Amino acid sequence: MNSLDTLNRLYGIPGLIEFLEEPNGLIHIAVTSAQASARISLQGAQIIQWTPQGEKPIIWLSDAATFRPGKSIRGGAPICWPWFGPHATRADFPAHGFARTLSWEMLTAATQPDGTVRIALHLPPDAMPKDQWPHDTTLECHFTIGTQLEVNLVTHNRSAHSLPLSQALHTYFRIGDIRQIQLTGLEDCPYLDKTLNGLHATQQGAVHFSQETDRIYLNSQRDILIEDPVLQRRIRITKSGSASTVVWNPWIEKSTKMGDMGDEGYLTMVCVENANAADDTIQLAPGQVHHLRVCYRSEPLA
Ligand code: TA6
Repeated sequence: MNSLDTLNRLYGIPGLIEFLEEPNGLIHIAVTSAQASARISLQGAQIIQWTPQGEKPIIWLSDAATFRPGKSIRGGAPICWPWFGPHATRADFPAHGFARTLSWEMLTAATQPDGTVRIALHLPPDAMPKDQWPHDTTLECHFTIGTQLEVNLVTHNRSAHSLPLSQALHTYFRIGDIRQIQLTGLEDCPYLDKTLNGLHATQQGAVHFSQETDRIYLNSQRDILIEDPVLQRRIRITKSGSASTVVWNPWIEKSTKMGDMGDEGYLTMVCVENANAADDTIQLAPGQVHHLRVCYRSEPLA
């Protein structure tokens, strides 16, 4: 089904939406419109580039990213599903779930009257590993690509029992210099500090970075702003259906060990992840549909 010719015939729109095959066989969707350019990998339904016309890229992709089947791509917006971080009871199951390393399939690709491009993909239920997730669920991801980017991750519990669901849109944002940005919108939120064995703390003022940072902010519902004096812009993150926000930068030592971050990659990225994680894990009732929605836009720094 995912052959390049078939995809281009069924979903391609000349000059606007094109399917491309990377040297290692991964297929990417390339979008080039009057509003923005973007790339989405069918592996993981992972958006790896989004650049509104006339602006610098908003999404960070590592210079050292490898594009290998079955391996998570370092950068973009990996989809962590149906669990975030390590599995609650099985250390041998993949971190951040299996959705980010499997091949997704197309549902639709179309232009809208307002000039945005809509792309929807789903993770076929029979591709989900039954030993890790023996539950009848469907998962779709809907992208609306334009001067702003909207992502809607839709989980439908089709089983007769309730399910625990934790998840994240693990988005890597491009920034000028991690040491100079600040995040606002998390003030007074309680958080778990993963660099201090999950120690509980409360955010005082804006978030600044001077070392490895790995935190799960709970009860985080407000807009988050990434204020970037180097790139002279503010990225505004608006969300719904997500009670937690994960903030991550691996800093120097951890990046060096990771191998696919690039030498100085950590300086120009920050992950701000709209999530349902830790204490904010969802119990999805039988038949329930959950929408995790985010909207990103860039604003000039006044
Ligand atoms: O979201 C933060 C985090 O869970 C960190 O703990 C860190 O390890 C990161 O994700 C990256 O995980 P990955 O499995 O993509 O290497």
